[in-house]
Amino acid sequence: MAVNGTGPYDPDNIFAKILRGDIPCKKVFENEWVLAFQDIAPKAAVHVLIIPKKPYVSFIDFTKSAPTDEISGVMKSAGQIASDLGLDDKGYRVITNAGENGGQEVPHFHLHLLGGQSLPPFPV
Ligand code: D5M
Repeated sequence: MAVNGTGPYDPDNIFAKILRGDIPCKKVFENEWVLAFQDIAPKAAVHVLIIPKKPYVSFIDFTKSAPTDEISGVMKSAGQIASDLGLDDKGYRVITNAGENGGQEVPHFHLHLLGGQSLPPFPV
């Protein structure tokens, strides 16, 4: 079920639990800014979730609240992950869902990195 993307941060959301190590994940990449792991219900051959280590509910919360070095760090990390996964040659898609209308299910801001195959026309 989609969540309210504008409410207060819920420290018990599933990605917060993954960040705390309370729930396992299939880690793809980690640095000071992000944790990236495989989506549990992949929508493409490659489907990686990239989440900031700090608590932001949505894209707007992230871009309003995070300092610019963190925004830069998260976005550069996402680019590095896409490159490291060899997605540059054939293409890929980066999206974020926000709030009820955007279909966001987990209220911790995240990027979906999709690729590894020919993707259907947006939206997937
Ligand atoms: O996307 C939330 C995404 O999070 C959705 O594609 C499933 C994925 N998900 C949910 N629980 C897990 C766990 N435990 N591991 C990995 N992936 C998970 P949204 O943009 O919020 O709709």
